[in-house]
Amino acid sequence: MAIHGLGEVDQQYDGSELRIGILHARWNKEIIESLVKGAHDKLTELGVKPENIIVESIPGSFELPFGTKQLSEKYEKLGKPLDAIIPIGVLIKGSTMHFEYICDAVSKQIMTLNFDLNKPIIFGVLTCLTDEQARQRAGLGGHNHGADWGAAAVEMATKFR
Ligand code: RBF
Repeated sequence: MAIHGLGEVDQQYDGSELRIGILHARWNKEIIESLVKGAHDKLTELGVKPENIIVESIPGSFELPFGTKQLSEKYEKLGKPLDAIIPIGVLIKGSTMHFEYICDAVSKQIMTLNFDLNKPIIFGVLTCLTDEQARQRAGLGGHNHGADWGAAAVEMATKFR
């Protein structure tokens, strides 16, 4: 099965002047940790200084949109605005409609946050039918999409500055 990444990037983006937030849910811990590591490693590879990568957690994916807004506002108030935020969550379908409601609400609200906060908010949420699908997309057997989210954050934060 092919699992696609970002493809070839048009240029190498320099993240050395950026401050990036990673806000992750704690549900599905092992998969989340691998995605966060993938994103973090890519950010540092692209020059973002470790002290300028802010990592915070919230309980579950449902909390990601509000948490992202709060994190953004907190760093604005501190005079250290974040140039992009990567909310990371892993939603795995269960036997009720819970999955569908959370996926729909969270993805729409993350999209809206891009415009409300006027900064890139990356879609770092896996919406998977099985645990195995999520593992395959988190570098636990397949490609780590966290790395793509790190690269997207640096590209989006520098391209339109
Ligand atoms: N949060 C996740 O990040 N991923 C999940 O797969 C997930 N599944 C859930 C399933 C059920 C039945 C419930 C009640 C919550 C689940 N959550 C999940 C937590 C949810 O995002 C949120 O943290 C809680 O509902 C508290 O608002």
